[in-house]
Amino acid sequence: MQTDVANQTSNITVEDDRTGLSIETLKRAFADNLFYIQGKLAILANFTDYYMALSYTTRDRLLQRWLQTLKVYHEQDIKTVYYLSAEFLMGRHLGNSLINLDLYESIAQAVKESGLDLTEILEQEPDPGLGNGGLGRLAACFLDSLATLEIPAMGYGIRYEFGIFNQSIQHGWQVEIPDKWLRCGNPWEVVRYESTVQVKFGGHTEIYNDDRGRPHTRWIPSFTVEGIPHDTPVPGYQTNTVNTLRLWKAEAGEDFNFQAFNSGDYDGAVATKIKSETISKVLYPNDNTPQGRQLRLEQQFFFVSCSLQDIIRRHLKKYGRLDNLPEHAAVQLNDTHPAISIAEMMRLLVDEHGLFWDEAWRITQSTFAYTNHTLMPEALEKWGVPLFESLLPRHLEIIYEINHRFLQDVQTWYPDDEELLARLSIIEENGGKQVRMANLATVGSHAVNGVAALHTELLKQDVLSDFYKLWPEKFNNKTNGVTPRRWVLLANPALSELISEKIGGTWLKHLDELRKLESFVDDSDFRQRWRQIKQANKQKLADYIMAHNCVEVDVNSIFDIQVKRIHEYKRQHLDLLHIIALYLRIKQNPHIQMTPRTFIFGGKAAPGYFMAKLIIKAINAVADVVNRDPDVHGRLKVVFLANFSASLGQLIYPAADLSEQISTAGKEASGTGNMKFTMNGALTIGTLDGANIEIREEVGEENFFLFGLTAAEVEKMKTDGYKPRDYYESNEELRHVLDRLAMGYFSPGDKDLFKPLVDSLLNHDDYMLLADYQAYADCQDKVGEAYKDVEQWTTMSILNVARSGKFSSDRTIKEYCDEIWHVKPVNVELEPYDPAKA
Ligand code: Z2T
Repeated sequence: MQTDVANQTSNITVEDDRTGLSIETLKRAFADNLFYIQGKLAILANFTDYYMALSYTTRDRLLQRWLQTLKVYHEQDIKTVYYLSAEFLMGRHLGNSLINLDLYESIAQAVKESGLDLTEILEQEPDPGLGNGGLGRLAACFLDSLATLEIPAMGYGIRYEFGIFNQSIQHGWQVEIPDKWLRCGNPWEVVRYESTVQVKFGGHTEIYNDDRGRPHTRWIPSFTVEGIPHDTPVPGYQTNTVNTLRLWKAEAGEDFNFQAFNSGDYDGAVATKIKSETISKVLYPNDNTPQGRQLRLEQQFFFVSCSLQDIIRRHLKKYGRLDNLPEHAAVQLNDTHPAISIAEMMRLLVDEHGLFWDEAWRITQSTFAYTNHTLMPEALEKWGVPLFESLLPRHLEIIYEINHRFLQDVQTWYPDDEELLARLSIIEENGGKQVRMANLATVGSHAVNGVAALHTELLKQDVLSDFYKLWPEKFNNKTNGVTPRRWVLLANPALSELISEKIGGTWLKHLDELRKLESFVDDSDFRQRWRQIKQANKQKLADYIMAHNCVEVDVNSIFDIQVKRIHEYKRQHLDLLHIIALYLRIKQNPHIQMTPRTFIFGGKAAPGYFMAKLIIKAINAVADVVNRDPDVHGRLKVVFLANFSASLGQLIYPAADLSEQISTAGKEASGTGNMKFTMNGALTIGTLDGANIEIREEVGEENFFLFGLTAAEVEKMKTDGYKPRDYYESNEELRHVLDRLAMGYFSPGDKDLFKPLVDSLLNHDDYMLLADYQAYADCQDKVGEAYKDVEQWTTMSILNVARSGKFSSDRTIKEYCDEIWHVKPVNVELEPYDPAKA
């Protein structure tokens, strides 16, 4: 954008400060924003000021594309994807925006010429943590791929005032600290007050007759809340498309103003205001275990109602009718968190827009699709009928009607099968009545998908098998993916540069092209640089560990890393049992030869999940003993990195030699961290679970460290009667490890501290650690041997990256577009911005 129309009409001979891309203009814009936005003289500015000024400089350059995209979407006849998700773990915006705008190098230069360092400024940005883990980060990767593929798309969610808590470790225990991410303002959002939506709650329903004497149902709510849209731009990589993430903030509705000013009940008015704003206050910090709290259901309905009203309003404005909604809108439900959508859409169509039930149902079913993200039975959402009735009385009626019609159909297809009806019913009748959200989502959608091949098969054969028998054609697989822009280009610039030097830069949009790296696998210069880059990435992580944990680690040791939410099914404690075993081997034989290792953990535990918090304490307790023991002599180090997040991930994945993906087979729906490690040249030690299976298929079994029971073997062992104690008794090393833990060897002040952990393993071991222990330990021995062969390890690392192309979220999104959403790219042509004509 050298000279644009704006410059011509106003006779300015230099670039526009808000769109210009030359180093000189970027420097001037940066200084200008420091002065006029931050209100600071350069000599008095701090790093937050630099970050804010640079963000506004970058945001200005996004806006032209963003508004042009909105204009094209407004004018053209298109179909849009709406991704409804209670979580979006976007990661830091500034670095990503610079990458996607192809501005990174120029801004780095401009900042450097201003006497500053870009990477240091990027670190100032609070990491927006509006999600728990995989599910929320997947939503963010999907938005990146949708924009990059030029698909009209919008993310809808909640603008939590407090995201996932910050984790600090005190005396080895997790301590949760509120995440005040909005404290310094958020330069990435634009508030659209004019699009405020009213959301109703509570009250009762009544029947009334319309002017033609026909009966209808009316909902008389007891409470109204306003949803205020906060929009964040989502730029595609090297494209003009900038899509929108629209997050809703809850504020007091009309009744607040009424109460406050007309009745003089100021206390009541304030209470109303607080209750309203509570809805978008805080993210529930649970991953894979729901909390059946009323506020959580309020959050779900709040963002669903806002989003669907927004979609319908926009559609009606453009087309003036609703029968063609499915031709212009595809709504994806990210797990069951937004599944109340099915009932809310029916209510909006029937009660508010006067459609007949059958027509409304056709529209609903052909608009919605549902993604399931877990097989953990306790993670399937259910809401008690009494709660539903008091909060959403009309929706409960609608759900009963949907269920009645559905079960009538089932009865005609499968007469006299009461048990089948009970299993399929949206209402669970055993115990207190409950609404089964997965059943509601499945009945109300035209497509249901799992997130990896094994997961989808298990859905079909197990969790949703009755539905699969009714509608086999609804079920499909969409193996997850991750965006290589954030997870390789931004996180690992040195590796990216080496790759681009060899195969050109188009791999970032066509990740399969990484295959071309295979022809360099024997190039000794290339191999050496590959190793040097990994070494430098490890050094950066080592520096971070020194700064944060005061532990010195050896960059020549294996960086063996497990970062993910702490959960028993993910088996961080299996990793830990093996670490204890290695330590005991050293204690037994101080001269034992062992490939040096640094074990690195990171991850948050749900605050109410006792066993997960105890696992964190156990890792830190073992770390304390191992890291201080002079007998270990540099062979082992154990580090727990506090507050794992998207931004910490960007430091960690590129530094890994070994990726731990050791969940009990059949429990991890997909995993996505496994893909990030692979793309950054780590080898995987893993079970045949989730997407590990497909990673191994792609990279080749000789380049993957496989161990453990299969999902089928796990199931069989469970039905045959699994006795974990048999493994304890027959395996000497395992017995010593568990005894040390149970005896208090790692918790001298509190000998019984880890008893609950050991007892759970010996008496239940729901996740079969003991059954898999020896296979894991043997496999780790092979890893240790393999690492000694530097050349062989380098080959395996290169081949892992070269064959990771399948795991780009671009591939995943293309499959959703073709097979579920039926949407096509829309080209966005830039028009020069001319303030004189605006
Ligand atoms: C979550 O992160 C995942 C599943 C959930 O089920 C909930 C949350 Cl918060 C309700 C994860 C899966 O555990 C993981 O295997 C998968 O890769 C990820 O979702 C994205 O699909």
